[in-house]
Amino acid sequence: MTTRSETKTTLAHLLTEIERRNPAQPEFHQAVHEVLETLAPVVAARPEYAEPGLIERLCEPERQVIFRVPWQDDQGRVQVNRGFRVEFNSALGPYKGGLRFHPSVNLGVVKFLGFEQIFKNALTGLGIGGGKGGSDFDPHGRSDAEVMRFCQSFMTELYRHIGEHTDVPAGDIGVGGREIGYLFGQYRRITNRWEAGVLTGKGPGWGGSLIRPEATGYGNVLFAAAMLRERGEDLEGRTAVVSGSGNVAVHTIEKLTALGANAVTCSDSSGYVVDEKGIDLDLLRQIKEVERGRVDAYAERRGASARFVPGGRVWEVPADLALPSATQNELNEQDAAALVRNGVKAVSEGANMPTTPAAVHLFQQAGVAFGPGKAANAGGVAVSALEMAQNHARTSWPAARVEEELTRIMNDIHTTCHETAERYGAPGDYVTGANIAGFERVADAMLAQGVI
Ligand code: NDP
Ligand code: 2IT
Repeated sequence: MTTRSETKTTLAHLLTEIERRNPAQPEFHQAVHEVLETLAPVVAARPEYAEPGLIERLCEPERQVIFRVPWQDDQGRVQVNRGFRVEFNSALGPYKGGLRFHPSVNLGVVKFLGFEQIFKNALTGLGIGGGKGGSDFDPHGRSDAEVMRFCQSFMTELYRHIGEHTDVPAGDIGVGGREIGYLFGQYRRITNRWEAGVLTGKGPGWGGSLIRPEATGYGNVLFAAAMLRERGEDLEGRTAVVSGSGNVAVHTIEKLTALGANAVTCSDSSGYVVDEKGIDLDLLRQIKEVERGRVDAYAERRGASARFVPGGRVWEVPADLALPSATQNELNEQDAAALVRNGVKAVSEGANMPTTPAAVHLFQQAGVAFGPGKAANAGGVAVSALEMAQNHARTSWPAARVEEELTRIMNDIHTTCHETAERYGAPGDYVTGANIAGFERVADAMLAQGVI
């Protein structure tokens, strides 16, 4: 019988080896570290998980594709970007996960996102494996025509690696409905197939699911509400700080407002806006989605209740709830200390890995309910899987049906994480609960399917 401490030592050695074999990928190391450090109780309790090679296989992508993406800008100059698709794990279904277009994208970032996606997708209870992709292309300031040419070039290589039964990309940072449209068009043209299920996040008139754009933000608020309910509290009248001003942030603010909370901030990479009356979503969407502008314009047009803080972070604004919805490592230990000092009750991650390990630790020590992204932001990919189901059946469901399913899935994920944490001796620790529950489902499928 292996003890928990022996297992911990084995997992620590494994991590060292993974770091050695994957140099200069700090985000990937961080994501793997965060999972492995919580697995000791389940690996010690269930000897089959200690089988040599199982965890090594889980941490090694099944396939990694890197390709050149040449395209012409509006001045006729040739630009060269790099494209990535990391097909991490297909034990539970076709690889599934978004594409990110942002200058910070590199192989390590895509691998961290793909690794997280394996566990997140497992937690949804649906049949989807884990993958992620993207490019270091920066869509900011690019015309529609430039974005279209870039997407067409990107898909001209990517198409050979994906398919409705193989690998199904969707959006992430810098990739929304516009980009999915251009990508889908090029896939259809090259393959001469109407294969709706090859991408998710499509427009509602051509194979998209209602509520997919809303699903990540709505789902995160539902997860936060479930954590509060567990403590005999609710969202009504609570003040919330939200970072970001993209897809996830906007729909987080929308759902918070609908459930009676007051979302007072949003941000982008230039700084943040605080609006004591609560964020006016019509104005924010006009600026960000229609004009593709920056958040300082919100403060200029909103009037006396709002101000723009250049370069600042929303976490300095006092609030009951914090919902990071921009990017990785955007909430550090100092930010967490400020939130705790100001009496925060719950933190729920809309973004992937937005909270640094030291900040997570600080929240947990302070008794703050902390919902990790793998669980809390799984609503987006869950509704993507529902979009695939609708595509397969050549049908589309009414919004109410999709939202009902989303609510059930988020509540189930909450219950699973909560119960799993309790079962493995970490009551209230949603990080441990999410990691172990996701791991069990994928590991069982991998063991059943043999060494591949
Ligand atoms: P969007 O591109 O729609 O919005 C991203 C927002 O985050 C923008 O406001 C952007 O500001 C800000 N941001 C991005 N990078 C940085 C940075 N390095 N520093 C500061 N601000 C930054 O993306 P989404 O809303 O789709 O994604 C947000 C997060 O949610 C990501 O972590 C993503 O992985 C995660 N997520 C998304 C899902 C989805 O369905 N879309 C599903 C699950 C998780 P700026 O314009 O200035 O860059
Ligand atoms: O991080 C994520 O879960 C996403 N960007 C959504 C993935 C998807 O396939 O819908």
